[in-house]
Amino acid sequence: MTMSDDNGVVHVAMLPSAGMGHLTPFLRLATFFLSHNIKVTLITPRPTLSLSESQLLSRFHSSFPQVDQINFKVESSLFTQSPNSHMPIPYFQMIDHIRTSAAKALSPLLSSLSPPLSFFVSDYFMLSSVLPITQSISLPNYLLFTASASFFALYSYFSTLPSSLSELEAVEIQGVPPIPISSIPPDLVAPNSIFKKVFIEDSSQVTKVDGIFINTFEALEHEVLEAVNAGKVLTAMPPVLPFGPFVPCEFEKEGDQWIKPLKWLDDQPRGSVVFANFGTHTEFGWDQIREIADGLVKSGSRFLLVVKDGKYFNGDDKNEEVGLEEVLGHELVDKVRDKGLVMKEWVYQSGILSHEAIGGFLSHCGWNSIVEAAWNGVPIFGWPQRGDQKMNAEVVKMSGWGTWNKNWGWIGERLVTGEEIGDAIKVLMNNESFKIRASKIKEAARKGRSVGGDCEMTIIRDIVSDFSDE
Ligand code: UPG
Repeated sequence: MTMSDDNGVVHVAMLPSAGMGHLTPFLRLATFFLSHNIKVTLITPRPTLSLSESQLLSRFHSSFPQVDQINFKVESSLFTQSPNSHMPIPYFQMIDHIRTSAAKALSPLLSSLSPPLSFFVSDYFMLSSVLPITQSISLPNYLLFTASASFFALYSYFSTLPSSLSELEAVEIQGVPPIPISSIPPDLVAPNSIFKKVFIEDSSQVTKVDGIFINTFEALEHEVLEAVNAGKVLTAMPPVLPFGPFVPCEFEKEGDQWIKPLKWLDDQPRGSVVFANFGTHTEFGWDQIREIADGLVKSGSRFLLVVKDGKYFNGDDKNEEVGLEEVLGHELVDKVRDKGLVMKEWVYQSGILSHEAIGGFLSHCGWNSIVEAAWNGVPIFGWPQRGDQKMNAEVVKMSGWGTWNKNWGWIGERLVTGEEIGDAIKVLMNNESFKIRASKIKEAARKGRSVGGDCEMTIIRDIVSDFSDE
């Protein structure tokens, strides 16, 4: 098959959906394509859900001016909300609007790009809107699955499950460890959520794509990767390409703000600091944030804590209007300052995780956070909040470089006390076997990404050679 143009150019168009958890892996994969001389066109919905996304996109395009940038407008009344509102835009309602707007925008666009496209990369939340368009012009369509292979197994199998999951104790998929219902995103167990509708519409199309990129690697999810690629999950499964770990890139650093925590870390002993960060849209109440601060103090470890409230979705990631003293009280603030640093803004997480002072990560278990911790060999205590995060925490536990507490529940289910958090951090920071396993995972991660490593071989074998040779 010859999919390159007369000059041998391989050209990919990529379409991320919304949220930093999706945009970041898309841009990292785009960077990887660029480094292999593949021409990239990036198609993005506007406005973005958060300020962080539009800033990240600007930095990406300044770093890679050769990337063609195409925006399409998301038609949605959700964006007319007051920018000062504390009401988050319902994420999946937004995704639903992006899907409809993308379908309209892409239809005339894709066949008109020059040089002609060789392949397309869809977000897994966009599949059913994009697939009919790529199929109509016989354009190979790959899926970028931004979560784990374990969650992918559930995603691809989902449309074969009974419509009500609440009667089951666990979902059993051949070749995959049983998934307890309590670890399945509540919106998938609930009868009529938008998430479930999107999930079913897309997952039922998965066998029609040409391949699936996943930000994972063999040492992290060997058993599940083997099961999906052996046709145990779905017999007609397209090739699943473990393309991770996606590596953090230079353009992700914003202004000078990423330097402050790194400077503070420079003064801390090696492996002494626990890093507590909960992704881009975990909005703890202030009562829970007080318990977290109290727990970090009780743990006796040094710590770097990042807190966010509900303004993420409204274009303002800097939550400076409520002072820390107001939230924590004078006494706790003094104790916190003694041992830790608290940031109330976006931090450069990958840079922090790579600092030698970091000894453990209290994480919400967003998949990008897990892979970044694996890349840096940092043990995790998981505190999953929503979505795929309990399944991700279990991946870490199964591969032996961290743990989580199933009794802490989903976000808002109950107040997790400072006592419990302090005890969890002691477990994390004092467990030698987590450290040993984490450094082995790091070693495997680096090997996969090296020149001639797994990812390089996959791209040459499955992508570039397929599209540029007869
Ligand atoms: N990040 C920063 N600084 C911050 C907060 C986050 O750099 O202050 C970065 C982080 O390094 C990572 C990304 O933002 O690259 C966040 O991604 P992730 O850890 O996956 O968290 P979420 O944003 O919560 O990700 C969403 C879902 C999660 C899912 C993921 C991938 O919440 O459950 O696994 O998307 O699909």
